[in-house]
Amino acid sequence: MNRWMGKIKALILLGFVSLVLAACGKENLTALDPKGYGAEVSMDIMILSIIIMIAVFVIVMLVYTVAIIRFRRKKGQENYIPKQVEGNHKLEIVWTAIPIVLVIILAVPTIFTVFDLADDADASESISIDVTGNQYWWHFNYSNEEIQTSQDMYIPVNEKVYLNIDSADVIHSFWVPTISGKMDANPENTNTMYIEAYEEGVYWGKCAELCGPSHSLMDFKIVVVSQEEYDQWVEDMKSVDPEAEPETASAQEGKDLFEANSCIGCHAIGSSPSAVGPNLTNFANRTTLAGVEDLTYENLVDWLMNPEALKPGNKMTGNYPELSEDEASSIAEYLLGLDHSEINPESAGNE
Ligand code: HEC
Ligand SMILES: [Cu+2]
Repeated sequence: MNRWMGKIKALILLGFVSLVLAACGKENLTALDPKGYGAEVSMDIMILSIIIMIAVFVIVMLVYTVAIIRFRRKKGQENYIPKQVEGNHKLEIVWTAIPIVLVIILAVPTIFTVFDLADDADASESISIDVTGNQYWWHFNYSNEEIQTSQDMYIPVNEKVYLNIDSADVIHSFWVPTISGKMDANPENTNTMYIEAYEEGVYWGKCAELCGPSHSLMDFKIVVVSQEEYDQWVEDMKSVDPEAEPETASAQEGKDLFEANSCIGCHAIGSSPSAVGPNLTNFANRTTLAGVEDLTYENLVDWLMNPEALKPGNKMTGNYPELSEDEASSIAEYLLGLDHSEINPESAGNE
């Protein structure tokens, strides 16, 4: 009776732990369900190495089990000493050769994949985006289109997109696990890679190199849309007029405050490059606020009054005059009016 209770308890615990762990991987933030070229070929290599590991484990365990059963000490043999062997050429050759063969089986596809993923032969005819990592946000410059945007990168589905990745400060690492592998973002040089996504949707990206107190909050997204939607988005982004008059009086007040409170010194609206903070051209279409939080009016007001609470060590805190709640509210209203495209994460199937 007691023994059964123990087993049932263990089973319940196991079920609970698997449930909790199953919730760890966010949808579209996993390398195990690839939806892009780089992620897919990496997955193939992972599966190959797991198959090899399982085969080695099974064979070693079989030999081990046979050995302990067949050669165990039997009754009447208490004082028997088996034949003593020292060195066996055949065995040694076999157990040196097998690992070498296994390493070759792993190395050949890995090396081919590495070179394949670094191939930039058709880069000049493709979409090319300059990616810059910043403490703690990402900037995307569509150099062929004169579009600047931050946090959310829009790309067309089933299309190679070339990325030139660097950093404005310390070393970061660009990683969208469902679409491709990681690439370091260094301050000194530009690293290139290409990505290709197979399905429309919103994919989460992470900074994968410890870069400061808000490193784990340095999230971004890749918004994958159809080719027509992408063309539409490019058109919409190009035709944004940064000087356009906001719809309401309090949004107009927010625009004036935005210009008066040195926000504009760090945040560009339109295609001029902004040096210190994210480009806010299509801010209201963002999936999230500052990469991590739900983009709601309340959260935005809180952020404007105290960005430190959400992202410790960020480069905005303390660099602009303190805002009253009224001022922050008007600015929030202005910023939430910056939605210049029908093409947004929701239309791409964000959940
Ligand atoms: C010294 C430069 C600087 C100034 C001045 C500044 N910001 Fe920022 N701002 C930043 C940086 C840097 C970030 C990115 C913070 C992070 O995510 O780590 C940011 C983030 C933001 C975001 C979130 C953007 C996004 O893409 O989610 C908003 C909104 C914002 N700032 C609005 C303002 C407003 C409004 C003002 C003026 C009251 C202002 N900022 C003043 C540098 C600045
Ligand atoms: Cu980083």
